[in-house]
Amino acid sequence: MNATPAPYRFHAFEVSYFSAKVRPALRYKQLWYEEVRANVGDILQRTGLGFIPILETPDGQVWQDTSEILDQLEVCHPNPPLFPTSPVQRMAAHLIELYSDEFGLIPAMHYRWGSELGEASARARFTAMIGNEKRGRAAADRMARARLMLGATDAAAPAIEAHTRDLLDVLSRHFGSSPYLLGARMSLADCALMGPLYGHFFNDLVSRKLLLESAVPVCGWIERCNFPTSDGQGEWLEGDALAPSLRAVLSVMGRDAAQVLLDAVRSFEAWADTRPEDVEEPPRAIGPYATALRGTPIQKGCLPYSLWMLQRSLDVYRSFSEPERKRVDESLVGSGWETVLAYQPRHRLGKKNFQLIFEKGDS
Ligand SMILES: N[C@@H](CCC(=O)N[C@@H](CS)C(=O)NCC(=O)O)C(=O)O
Repeated sequence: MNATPAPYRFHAFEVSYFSAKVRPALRYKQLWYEEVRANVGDILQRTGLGFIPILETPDGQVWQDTSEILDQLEVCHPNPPLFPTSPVQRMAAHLIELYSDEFGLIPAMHYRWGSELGEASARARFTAMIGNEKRGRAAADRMARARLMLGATDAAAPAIEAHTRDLLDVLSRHFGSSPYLLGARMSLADCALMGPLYGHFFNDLVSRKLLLESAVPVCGWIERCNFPTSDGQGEWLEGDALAPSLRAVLSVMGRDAAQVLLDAVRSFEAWADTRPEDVEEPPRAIGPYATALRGTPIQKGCLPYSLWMLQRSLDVYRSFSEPERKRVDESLVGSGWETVLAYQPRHRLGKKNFQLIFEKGDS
């Protein structure tokens, strides 16, 4: 147990995508924490951003944004480690986080809200969870609309389902012989992928059926991530290796997500090029952009946050020495991630009081 004088307080929801990313980390690090049901109004007051989850530390600080929550947990409680330090595994973990945070929401929203059965059961769960019919309905209405904003339209359904099928197949193969994504120890990569796969897929009726009927090894991995005991942990693969079955996972992710992500960033950068001079904070969304998934055109709301997430991976990539980068490049040949790592953003976003801001000198 990583001892603290008081518990962490995790403001979250069981069915929340991003809560599912942080919860396994709290358990893996053997932290003393209590989970309370999030109150968005309260979070808005504390941080100015109505996003779930937040983590309140034993000394009363509030952390928001799951990427930063995981970073801070690693700094405060480095053992057991969540972030590999060897370049190939570290890069793979960050790319899986990028995929999960930026693309995984599309299949997640499709399976939760994109069918009659999915929507009806999600609505019932929201009402039960919120404990009030009217507020439950309002929250469900907002999320059902968000499905379309996130690009999970009916027209895109066949492409989304084909992507999901391929992903579950390569994951099933991988977890058939490896307990976690990077070997026998949990990492940032597992936490991030729990967002879509536990937060939505395992919680929702339609996708849960799909998992239990056709991806049992993935269900086994979900159980391991939810109950990561210390004696259940081995080590990441020796020699900074990636299992061949993980390369297949990275390829399904990269080939489908790279275009959607880079189109978002290009669209945001085009907006940022001509923004009025006095704009310090980008708006939360800047309207739709056009992209495609397996040849099916989709329109998706463009979120400046996508650039911040891309920067996070690129900063890791650029922190490596030349020979390390070469090894990373070799490990990702043909995976679809090459274009992402080659991208050179023209703008740079930072954060101030939880809000995204253009970094000084960005014009
Ligand atoms: N980048 C944020 C995203 C958090 C987020 O989008 N949370 C969802 C719930 S899983 C939310 O609060 N959505 C409310 C909304 O979009 O208004 C993080 O990593 O924490």
